[in-house]
Amino acid sequence: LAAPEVLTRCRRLVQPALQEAVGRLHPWVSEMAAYSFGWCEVGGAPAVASGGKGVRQALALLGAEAAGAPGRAGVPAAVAVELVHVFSLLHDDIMDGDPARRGRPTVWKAYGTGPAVLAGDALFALAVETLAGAGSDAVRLLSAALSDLVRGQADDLLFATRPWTGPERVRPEEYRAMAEHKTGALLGCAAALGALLGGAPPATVAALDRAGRHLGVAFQIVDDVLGIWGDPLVTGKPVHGDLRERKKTFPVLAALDSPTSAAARLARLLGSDGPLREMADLVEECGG
Ligand code: GRG
Repeated sequence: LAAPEVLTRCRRLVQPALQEAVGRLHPWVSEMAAYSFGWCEVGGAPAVASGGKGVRQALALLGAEAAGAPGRAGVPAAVAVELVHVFSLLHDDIMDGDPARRGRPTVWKAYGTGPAVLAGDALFALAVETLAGAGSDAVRLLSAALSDLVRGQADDLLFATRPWTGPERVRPEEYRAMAEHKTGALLGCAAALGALLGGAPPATVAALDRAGRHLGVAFQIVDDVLGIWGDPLVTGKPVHGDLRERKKTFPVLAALDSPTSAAARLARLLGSDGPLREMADLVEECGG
């Protein structure tokens, strides 16, 4: 199966359980949660067909299949990780003050900050509730990933206060650790939880967790690259938002860490307008 087909197949299995869970929330909170998944229209912001790529839910089902079980054995894991994912995006958008996600206003923009915090809390609680029936090992795996998410987010927020250059600068290996926690932990947890529910032995569960973490670091770097060079119609984010907000994304950090400042030289050679030029300007402005 090509990757998008895998994602579609997994979404079909998970979506009914996810909608059933969200439907059990307080009606107002449930509406905000449905909006955060892109399922409903609010204030003229259209429903989003896919409601996100669904990478984490797919990893959970594939983890179950890797354990020799049918994908449906991983559904509770898929629901839990997708709920945590959307919760973390929702709170991240509040922390960063980001106005748009998945091509529409963020939840705090559409409903206000207080209600959006509450909607995030509800998704978080629902995730824990969903996994509670799967046993203490499952809850332990999820809790470890949650702590890592907080660790990664804390480092990411602190990176903003660090200088671009000099001995206090953010080094690529620090970025790597941040990305493993912020993004890799949940991808690893998704695959590991799916395998656990599929009856895999502990060594397989641990191996899938590690593999998902590596995948997550690569995923975060691609996310950063798309934040600079991606098509805003596809990424759903404003044009060059990350550059304008001076975010310490991997391409800029890597360019600044290079003594020859390769990106700046390349952009000068190309003499181009657009994101490469903007990135070069940022690198030069930072003294790279
Ligand atoms: C877990 C208690 C607890 C707190 C969370 C807010 C926070 C702390 C962490 C934020 C983590 C974060 C926003 C990571 C970014 C991960 C990332 C690359 C998101 C984009 O994922 P996609 O591309 O998004 O899969 P779609 O829209 O396709 O679902």
